[in-house]
Amino acid sequence: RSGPLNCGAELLDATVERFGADRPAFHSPGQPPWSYGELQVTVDRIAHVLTDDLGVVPGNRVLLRGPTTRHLAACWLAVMKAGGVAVTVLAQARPGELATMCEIAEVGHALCDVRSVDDLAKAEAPGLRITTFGGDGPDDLLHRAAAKPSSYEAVATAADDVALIAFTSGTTGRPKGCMHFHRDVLAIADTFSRHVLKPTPDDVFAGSPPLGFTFGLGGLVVFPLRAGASALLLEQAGPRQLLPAIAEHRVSVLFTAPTAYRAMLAETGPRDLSSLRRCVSAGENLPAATWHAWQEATGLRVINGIGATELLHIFISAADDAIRPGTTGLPVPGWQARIVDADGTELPDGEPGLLAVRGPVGCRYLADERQTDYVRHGWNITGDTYVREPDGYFRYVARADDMIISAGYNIAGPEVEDALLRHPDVTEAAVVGRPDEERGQIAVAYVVLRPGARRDTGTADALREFVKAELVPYKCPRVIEFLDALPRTATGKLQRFRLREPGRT
Ligand code: 3SK
Repeated sequence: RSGPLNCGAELLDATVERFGADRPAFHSPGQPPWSYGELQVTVDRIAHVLTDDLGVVPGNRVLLRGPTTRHLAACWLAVMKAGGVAVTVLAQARPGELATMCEIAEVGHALCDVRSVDDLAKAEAPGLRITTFGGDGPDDLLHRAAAKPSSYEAVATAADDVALIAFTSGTTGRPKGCMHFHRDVLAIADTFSRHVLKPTPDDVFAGSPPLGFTFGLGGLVVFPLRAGASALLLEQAGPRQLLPAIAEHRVSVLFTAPTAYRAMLAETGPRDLSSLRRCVSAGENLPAATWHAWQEATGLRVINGIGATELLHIFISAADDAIRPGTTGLPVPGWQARIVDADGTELPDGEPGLLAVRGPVGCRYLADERQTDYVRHGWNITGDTYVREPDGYFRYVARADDMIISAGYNIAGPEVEDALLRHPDVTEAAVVGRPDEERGQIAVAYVVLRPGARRDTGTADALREFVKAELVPYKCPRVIEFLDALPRTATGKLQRFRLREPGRT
């Protein structure tokens, strides 16, 4: 049976009790840090607005949207304490995507940074009540919160109550909402963070993944708070911003993707990384060459990891002397992993197959029949092809499906094709991944134009702008090539493998 547990109260109130209210919780550039005490008061006041003014009751789904700021983090904690279900989305999601997510998750309320509200307001989401923060005026969430009592008793949720719905792209392009319980949120801190990062209250966490991606939510909120540590929250967290921020705020635990490690290495000029003691890489495969280059330049051994929105965070990794460059690592304590064939039969060491994992967090898609593809015989099939080496280490081979992974972001080809096909000049489109040194892969679109349309860079640019207006910009194809016809089988099925053949460029 599931006992009472509220992850917001555990992460915040229990940490304040254990470590005191005066320690720093969140740093933001150009502002004094928020202490745990200040964070707690802000969270509790927002929780009062949620329940007293907005009528949020336990189980209500509340969408959270905005750049990575302490106010967004405070909203997430307030939703947890109020017993709501946080629906986390990327700040760049477009109106159509937001409408789909609101429909799937049956979202009733949204707390939105005022700078990100336009697209949300345009989303066709019937009945959605949007409350903005960070603006002026009496209706602003923070203005309302200022008038509320400074303490709020967390709702006594059950460990198995849903706390979070995190969205991931599916291969068909329709996003999948992954439900996670209150206990799951704590489990990622008590497995990966506790056993691999081994954080102390003096650690300062920072990184590039946003709070709308569970990679960022874990690394920038859940892990630091569980340990009584602090986090630097950056709205702009590209390599150019990360390097000076690490030096200025004495960051000790860094979360980012392989692309960012390579980009930071390419930056010229002085850098001070002397505060770093942990560098985590996830989101895409970390090539051994990048691992070695970072170690040579900084003396630091990157902690590689594989995670998934379905499983909330990282489940295979290794730290310190256990790191083997070129491999992802070993199952994190609490997790089990094996390699299976399409029938679920375990394969011998050295043979590539599907990665299957199980542990304290499981995949639970919200009303989506693709659940039966992901969870088979009690194991989560991540969609990656891996090999287990004879010494038990897991080595990444490739993605098992057609998903394009570019700079750590998942791009479903069919979703981009769908957007291209909405352009009046396009009659056919196929989007596939092409290997790329910087990003792992880039999305390449093969397009058949309507007769009379010009096959030139002007049209390619116009199509890219069109896709950017329809989808989050990272899904926009980097390259557009024009063909007379797409390769198809006799039965009319698209032959994607032919578009991926080397030398197609
Ligand atoms: O999707 C991923 O690659 C990922 C990596 C680390 C932690 C969490 C996630 C979702």
